[in-house]
Amino acid sequence: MKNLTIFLILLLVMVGCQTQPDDVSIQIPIMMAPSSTLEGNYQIKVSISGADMGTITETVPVSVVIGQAQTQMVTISAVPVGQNRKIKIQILEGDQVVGQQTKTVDLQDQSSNSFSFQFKPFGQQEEVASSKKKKITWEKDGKEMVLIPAGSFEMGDHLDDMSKAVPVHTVTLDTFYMDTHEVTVGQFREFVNQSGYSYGVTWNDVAKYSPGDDYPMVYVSWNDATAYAEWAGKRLPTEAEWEYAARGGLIGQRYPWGDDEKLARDYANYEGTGGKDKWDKTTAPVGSFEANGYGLYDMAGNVVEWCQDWYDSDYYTNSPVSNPIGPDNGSWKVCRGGTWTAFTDHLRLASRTFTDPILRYGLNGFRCVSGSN
Ligand SMILES: [Ca+2]
Ligand SMILES: [Ca+2]
Repeated sequence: MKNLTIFLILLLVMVGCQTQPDDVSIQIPIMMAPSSTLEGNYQIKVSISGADMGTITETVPVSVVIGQAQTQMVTISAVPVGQNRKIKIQILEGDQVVGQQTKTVDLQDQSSNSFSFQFKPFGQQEEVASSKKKKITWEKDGKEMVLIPAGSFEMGDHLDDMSKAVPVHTVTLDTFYMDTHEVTVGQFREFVNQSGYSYGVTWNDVAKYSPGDDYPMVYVSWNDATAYAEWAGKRLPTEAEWEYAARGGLIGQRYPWGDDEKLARDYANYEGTGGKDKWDKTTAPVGSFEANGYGLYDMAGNVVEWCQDWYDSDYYTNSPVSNPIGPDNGSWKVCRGGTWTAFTDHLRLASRTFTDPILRYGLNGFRCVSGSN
């Protein structure tokens, strides 16, 4: 099974020796840093086009080996010099395009001949991602789970004075499965009925904010959530797993859908209403909004989600790189993703909140994972 992966490609265009006065040869070193589990043979197809020229295409084969950064050189000859040259890079698996990015450059301006970008991960391409997602149904609680590929990411956020989310640091995670949806009222009730768990809140109280079985469970403490997870044979996500999964393969973005705050109503139930967000004083049925790149719903908003870790505002200064599990002890547990009453700053991927693990609020819910840790 091949999973989503991330290519980081640095692209540098250099104008080489001229073959004709108005033509140039272009060399493009493409650096790849595969960080996931997608190994195999691909082709990189580079196309250069412009309004005053046709399209020149060059395709080179490339073998991806996990953990090995490599540079693939592509040379394109006899490109007419001009402004607004569109360079398109595609990665092909057989005949299928599994990733692409375009960039416009000015070949008459030497200063524009060097640039770099991060290649968009495959997960951002919905039609590709959907064919590569590995989904399972967890037998005990019947929840759909999706495989989150192993990889590295930059955890935290230095943008906009996000004081609790710094320093930004590299984290590497093993693969794991995550519930695609928040645990619902119906699922939690089934857990209570089957296990005899002593849950100290009335279902009428739950229904005030989650008025139906397909709404997310609320009024669950960390202890309640952990009891459910243990019953189901799963566990709560670590804070690092939660943020990595919420990013959905996006690199350096603010929200699960990217950087544009104005799109929030398409992806999240939060304070107020508008667009797809029709829920004002309650949670929304799980999965009412668009999923992120990994196929996870409601990672922003609806209920804020309990994580496994104790909270420590300084933890990012000394977090292990590999599969961090949080401090050894603390007073609060981490909660992530913002609530149905939150403003958009709490919908941010890196936004960290924390709550006493024994308290139950109408804002807190959870989802589970299965994997190492
Ligand atoms: Ca709302
Ligand atoms: Ca949520």
